[in-house]
Amino acid sequence: MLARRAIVAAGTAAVAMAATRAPAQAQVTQPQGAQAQGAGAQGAGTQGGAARAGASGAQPGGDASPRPRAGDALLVVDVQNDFMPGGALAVPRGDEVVPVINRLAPAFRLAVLTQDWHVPGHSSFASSHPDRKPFDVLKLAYGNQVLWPDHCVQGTEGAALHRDLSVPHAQLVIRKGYNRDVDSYSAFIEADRKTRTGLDAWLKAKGVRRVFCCGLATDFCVAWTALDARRLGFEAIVVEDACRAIDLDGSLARAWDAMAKAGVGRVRAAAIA
Ligand code: VGL
Ligand code: ZN
Repeated sequence: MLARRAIVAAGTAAVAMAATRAPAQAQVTQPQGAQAQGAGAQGAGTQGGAARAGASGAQPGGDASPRPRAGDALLVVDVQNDFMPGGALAVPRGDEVVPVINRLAPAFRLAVLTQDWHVPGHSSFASSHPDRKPFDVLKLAYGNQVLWPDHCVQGTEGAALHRDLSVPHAQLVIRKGYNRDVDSYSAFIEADRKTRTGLDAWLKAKGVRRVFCCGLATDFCVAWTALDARRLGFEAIVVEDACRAIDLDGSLARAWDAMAKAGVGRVRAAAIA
């Protein structure tokens, strides 16, 4: 588990490298249908602004091979106890991503883990708002925010990574959602759509051009991370069977739709490793 890991809580990074690995070859599925319904691609959750397709920048999937290569990184999003069955914000079958990610990760020379990392009393918690209950939507300064049960509170067991997650060569752990008044589904940009986590600069300093996204939840933190990756000029591919969704009022279908429109690719883990 996570030997030699570097923790980034506020935009500083530390680094360690690991060996490369030659993975198997396969095909990536390109997203279909780029027609927007209405004005612009809609963000996956109801957190803040709309996702905009990266019209410029790299094409999704690049050479259309999901075979990990130099310039690729694996982003393992929020594989934390509170998102597991029985957890505070359980994602159905969330635990099933763990063995898939463990098998996938060695194919990537660069791997980053993220943790949802809220202060007690965080504004995304229903308990922080009088007369509100979990899964209500509330308008906050930056836009609509789904209110969640208290989850992933800093330093708690619920915020810890799943004990069986094994990505020992991960060089960076990005924590997000630690500003009380701003949520962050995305590993790149907080819900105010301004505040950066530092991940973009870190990846670019490493020469990363393409990110593979996996983890929890498909329709919130994974989708927002993949959409922001596109917005920031990366190619982005979601490893669909290495993710599980919350699926709140159609959020999963909306997320895949927004990702397709933004040029996020979609692949199965077996095509990678
Ligand atoms: C997440 C809801 C609230 C996620 C985090 O990791 O997808 N979802 N906080
Ligand atoms: Zn959260």
